[in-house]
Amino acid sequence: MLLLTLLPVALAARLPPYRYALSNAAAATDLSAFEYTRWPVKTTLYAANGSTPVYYAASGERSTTLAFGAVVQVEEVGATEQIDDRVDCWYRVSGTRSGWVFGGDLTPYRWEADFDGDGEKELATAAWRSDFSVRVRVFEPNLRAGATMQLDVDAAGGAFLSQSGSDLTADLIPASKAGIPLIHLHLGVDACADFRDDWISYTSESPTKIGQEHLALSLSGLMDPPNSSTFKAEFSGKRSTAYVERETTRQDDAGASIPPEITNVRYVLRDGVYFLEKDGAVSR
Ligand SMILES: [Ca+2]
Repeated sequence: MLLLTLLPVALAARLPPYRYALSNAAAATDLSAFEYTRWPVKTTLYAANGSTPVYYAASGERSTTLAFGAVVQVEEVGATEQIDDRVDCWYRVSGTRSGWVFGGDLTPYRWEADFDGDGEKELATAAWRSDFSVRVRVFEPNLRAGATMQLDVDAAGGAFLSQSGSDLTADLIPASKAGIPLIHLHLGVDACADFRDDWISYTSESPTKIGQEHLALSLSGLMDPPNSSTFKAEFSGKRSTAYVERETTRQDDAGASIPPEITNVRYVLRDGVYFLEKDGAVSR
């Protein structure tokens, strides 16, 4: 679609889109109707969770497990299967452990950062779930038994296309830019549709306790010519603020284009969450 080139591309995506989707018209029993990314051979992927099972063969016997965020490389792409309602294909992978891993247990997105600022690094992953939400997990390697926290966010863009799920692109905004590390998710589809950007933070009360993930900021946009609502978010770590410029276009009742409206709002960061500032007061 022509619109594709007009969409604000916030992310320099090196990877193909990480997709999980199903048309609402399709039966959930029709595995061929599910859209999921088939990662090519040589792609680097990560274990999305701790104790990710590794098998001797696709659908075979379990041989070992991968640690949270373990790095693997795709060696061979196998058949499609549905496991716990999640549809994906099998991959033969190499890494610290080699064998077959179900695609639903792998992700192209893993980050390492001191998210809560306690001097110790955490690991984080983002992966599609069977219910078409994205689960963002944070893992504390130094806590006993390696504690994990999780937060789920919904897909975006499916309403226009009558589908569940979407594409996910994600990146880490470092503390040097935003003041605290933020996991940035962009959810949407390559079409005239709605989309959403979410920023997720992680805070903890003490280095010996698992912390909490927060939906620090969530902004929704729309591309449906002649109507559109897009945004640009800028973070200032020094000021603990986020500035959002939103541009809205629409037609008047007679069908004539109205000049775009631009609004600017400021958010203030408090305990890992951005609060809207208006007339000197802040609110969520
Ligand atoms: Ca930390």
